[in-house]
Amino acid sequence: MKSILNFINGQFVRGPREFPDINPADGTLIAQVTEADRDLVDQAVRAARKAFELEWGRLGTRERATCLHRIADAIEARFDCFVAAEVADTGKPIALASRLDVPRAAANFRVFADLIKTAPLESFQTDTPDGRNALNYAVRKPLGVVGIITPWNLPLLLLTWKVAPALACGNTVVVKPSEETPATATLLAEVMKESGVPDGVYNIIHGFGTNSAGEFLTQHPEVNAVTFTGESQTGTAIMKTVAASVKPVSFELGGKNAAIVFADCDFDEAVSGICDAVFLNTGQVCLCAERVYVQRPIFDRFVETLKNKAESLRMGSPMDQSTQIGPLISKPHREKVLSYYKLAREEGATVVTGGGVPEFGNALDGGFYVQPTIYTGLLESARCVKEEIFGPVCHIAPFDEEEEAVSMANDTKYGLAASIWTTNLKRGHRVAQQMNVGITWVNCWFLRDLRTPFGGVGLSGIGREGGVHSLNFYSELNNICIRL
Ligand code: NAD
Ligand code: 6OH
Repeated sequence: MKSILNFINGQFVRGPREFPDINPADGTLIAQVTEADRDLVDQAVRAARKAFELEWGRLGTRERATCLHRIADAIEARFDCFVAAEVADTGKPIALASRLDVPRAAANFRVFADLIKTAPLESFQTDTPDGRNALNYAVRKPLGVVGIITPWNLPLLLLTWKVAPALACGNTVVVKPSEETPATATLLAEVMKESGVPDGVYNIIHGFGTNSAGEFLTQHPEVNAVTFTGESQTGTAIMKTVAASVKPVSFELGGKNAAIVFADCDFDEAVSGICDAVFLNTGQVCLCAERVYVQRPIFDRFVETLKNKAESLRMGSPMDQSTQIGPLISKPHREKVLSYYKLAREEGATVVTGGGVPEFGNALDGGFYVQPTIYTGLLESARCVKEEIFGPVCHIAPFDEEEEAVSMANDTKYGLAASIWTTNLKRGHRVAQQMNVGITWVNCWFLRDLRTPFGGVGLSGIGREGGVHSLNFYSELNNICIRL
């Protein structure tokens, strides 16, 4: 049986206990993962501290940038291994992992390698009453050791989205990948070695959250900052833990994202876009639209067309190049999603399509599949309209006036992303600017430019990453004021 080990100070290290890594497409065992106890977490943080003080933190930006490009090259060289590992761990379709997850991992390193070389520093010429004046300028300094905790839905993409800027800024890292998807973070350790990254710069501890590696990492006094992507409730727990030592946090959390489709949209483009926004990665993207508001004149036609599209999505083995919908990540997550499917009926939903579990008549019946599902007819106050489900499911509601759509879209405690579908550009700008979210797309969804601010408001997170916003989180600015 394959083992997945911790990676500390450049060595693969076994912990005292193991837990299984399960393939969600058929429920089979992929590997045994070794769990880091408090002592191993401490060793990882100490290794990171030493590497920060003696090597990585002292390198010039050019050398670090060159090293990050080598990491990207090495990811590309092992492209198929990364795709295979990500597909086995997550059950996501191989075509999706090849198009999205693995290319983005390489791109994350390249973008921050280039940015760190070109990012400007602030400076101000300051007037003084005596006319001698002063010059202020700020320099970036790394934070030290950064703790990185990531979820299972886009494991390598979201991990490297944080590792790359953290390393670019001169920090060293201890990462805690999701217990559901430990493989690609571990492959990345091999890439780090091949790319000449000094021992101790990138460390991995495997395990769970509470009373396990995740919590031990956030409790550690020598960790200087924590960056986390995952559920809002976990964000609350981490915030409580890090409060004791006042660590800076960056949180990318959950969402209950709205899409607003106006009658003047490009109909085919809108249906296709919403189909992606609801069902991509089996609905397990924090940016997915679970609430769709459609203007009344096109409501019936839109629901019917989206239904047909949803029913034509090819569900099957993630290893089949033509598969579009894979399983959910795990049995407990499927139980959660199915509990919402049941609740939707109890809350009075009309089931447009789906709502159950597919049958394959083969090994995939041991996997954690659910049907792509569309509901209509729920009250806006229904739990299924208010709570994040994180599956291939949406509720579609009609609206008449623009203000009504804006008000329904904004009626949520979350605030991650929104999409607006209209050919009226003025309306697109006007509505987009009223969205209480961190990211609004007009006539597109999940179209990413890695230099742009990314994050959420309310329960969807704290802070922004992306471009210079990442550099600002992963470094401290030291302002220097010089009397002239
Ligand atoms: P999760 O919060 O359960 O777990 C995420 C990570 O946190 C895992 O590595 C887990 O082991 C760790 N963890 C759990 N409890 C912890 C604790 N007390 N202390 C330290 N670490 C702890 O999230 P998930 O189920 O893996 O991912 C799905 C959720 O993530 C959804 O809510 C989704 O919306 C959200 N998400 C948000 C974004 C974003 O960018 N906003 C991106 C992806 C996923
Ligand atoms: C959440 O599931 C997706 C997050 C995406 C990003 O953080 C990104 O940088 O594209």
